[in-house]
Amino acid sequence: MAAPPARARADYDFLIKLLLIGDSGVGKSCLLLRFSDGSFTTSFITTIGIDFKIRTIELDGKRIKLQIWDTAGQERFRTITTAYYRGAMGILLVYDVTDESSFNNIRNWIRNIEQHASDNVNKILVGNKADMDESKRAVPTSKGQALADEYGIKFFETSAKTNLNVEQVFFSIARDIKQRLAETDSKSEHLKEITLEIVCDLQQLKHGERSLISENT
Ligand SMILES: Nc1nc2c(ncn2[C@@H]2O[C@H](COP(=O)(O)OP(=O)(O)O)[C@@H](O)[C@H]2O)c(=O)[nH]1
Ligand SMILES: [Mg+2]
Repeated sequence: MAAPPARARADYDFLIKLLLIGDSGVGKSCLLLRFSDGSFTTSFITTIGIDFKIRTIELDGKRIKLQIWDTAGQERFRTITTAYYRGAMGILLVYDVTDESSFNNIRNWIRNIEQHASDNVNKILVGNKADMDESKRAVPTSKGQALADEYGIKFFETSAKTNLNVEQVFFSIARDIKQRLAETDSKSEHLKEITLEIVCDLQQLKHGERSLISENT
């Protein structure tokens, strides 16, 4: 008889699905390209056809496989649907520090997330294009930080162009999600232990009852 096929061991400890959300032109695709390929392109990538990119990172000795989804331009029509959000564990909310309306729209994107994504999804606020000349800046760092504080999420200013804080953003959200997943795991382990204890106690009780009954008869 033929041996059953050996199942390949998973090449990761955690698989994390991340999404990039924000107005068109803020640099989502460039951030993803920078993080996954280490490159930057100045041409406007309209992202037709890109579904996701994968990069596996290591955190505290664990291999975290990041599956990062980029919108295919649907953000221009605000038609991000539930399908895109399905299974997302973390969302990078991106605006352009030289474009105030992209910053003001973050609140709308958060509302969109609240409608479509799962409640416990981790979020991080990203002000991109921090390399641009101060004269072009429309959103001061303090305003970005204040918004992040209001929502209780972390905040980074990045540049996909100069590679400022790009690794930091992805590592930071990955670390938070890994911790959340590990906590959920240990909680369910703990619950299993408690259940087992209760079952044992019940059995002992029943056993005790039985011996009591037999003693009295
Ligand atoms: N100066 C600067 N330009 C950027 C940066 N990131 C993206 N861009 C430019 O912004 C434009 C839109 O970028 P893209 O990634 O396609 O935006 P998306 O629509 O959010 O995916 C492109 O022309 C990029 O070259 C950045 O960090 N700094
Ligand atoms: Mg894009």
